[in-house]
Amino acid sequence: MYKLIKKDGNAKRGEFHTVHGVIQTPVFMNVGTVAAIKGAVSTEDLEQIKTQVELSNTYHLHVRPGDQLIKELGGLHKFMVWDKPILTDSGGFQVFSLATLRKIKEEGVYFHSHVDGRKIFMGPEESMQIQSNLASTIAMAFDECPSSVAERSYVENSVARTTRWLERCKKEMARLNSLEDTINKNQMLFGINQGAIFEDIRIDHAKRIAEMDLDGYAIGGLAVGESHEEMYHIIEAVVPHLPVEKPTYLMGVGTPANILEGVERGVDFFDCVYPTRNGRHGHLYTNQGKINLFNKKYEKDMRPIEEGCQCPACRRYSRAYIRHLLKAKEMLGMRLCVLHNLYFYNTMMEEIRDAIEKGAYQSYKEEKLYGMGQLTS
Ligand code: PRF
Ligand code: ZN
Repeated sequence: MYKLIKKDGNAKRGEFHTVHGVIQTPVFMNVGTVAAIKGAVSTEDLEQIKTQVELSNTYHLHVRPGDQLIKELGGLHKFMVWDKPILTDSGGFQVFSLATLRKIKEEGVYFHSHVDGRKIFMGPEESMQIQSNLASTIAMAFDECPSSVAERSYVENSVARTTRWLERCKKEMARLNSLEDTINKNQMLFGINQGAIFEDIRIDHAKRIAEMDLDGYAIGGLAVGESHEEMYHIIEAVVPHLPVEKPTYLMGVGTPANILEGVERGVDFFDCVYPTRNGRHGHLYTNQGKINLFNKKYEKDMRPIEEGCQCPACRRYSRAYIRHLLKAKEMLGMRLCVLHNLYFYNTMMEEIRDAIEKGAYQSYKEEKLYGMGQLTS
């Protein structure tokens, strides 16, 4: 259940109530594709860095270790020892980005596993069954994410099929939630808006799925090669057609600036691999912009990554030491960088929520962007 607490312009400050606790929005979900946040981050760490929601992937966990195994062991929460909300992506997007020899049919997608090459079929029912076995808090609908340069006729057909898939997802989820041996009988389902950068297709689709009374609505198919301006334009066009009393989720986005722009346009949920992936490469977010710890200028720099940051890395260690760890390929180096970056994102979301509550979102956003060197005024 979503409760809208406050609106500041189009920016929403909400609370999403789930069986695994309340999610304060806007929120950044921390990506743990294979039920692990890359960079040797433990669930204990997540508690220290203000993580609210962990995100895992249907496709990856189906391939390895298998959703049946995870169900036998009591579900994903018990398996990874995380009792707060978990969102699972449906597998649709990952099948399109990772699997080989893909064939899309009305019934679903035939493909070969990226791990061992074995043949797999996944359709809306299979995706829901896997997500039900994983017993995540929120399941995502099985969708197709067309390329940002796909032709109009292709996108029209693809979006129509994604709508039919969504109807099948909803039906299957209701059936699974009513079964005796289902672990999470309150599993929620988010629909996904598609339509590449065709505004009219996007709007028609948004209206269509808004009628389906789902638990939340995602905007998919963005940040896949289009410009930032095109992405912001589509978000602006779509959000007014999604129910304001339900959460909105911008999938796979993005940089701190992208998030600030998304919030301004009414987005509640975000997720992205940037803080974890960049952290593993020594690229760190600070309020003065991104820094690369491999740079020689940090060799004797005994300051923390960011002055005043309360993350587990900055409270103890210096840039010089972490730089040394990274260069020596010591795991602790990556780990500290990932912890700092996730803490930076999660803290920014906290600041965003405070600013919306105070009705000061616009000035907060401008100051934050200016500090990070992304605004010239
Ligand atoms: N669909 C799904 N997952 C996604 C996307 C999508 O379009 C994106 C696009 N940025 C990221 N993750 N199911
Ligand atoms: Zn820090």
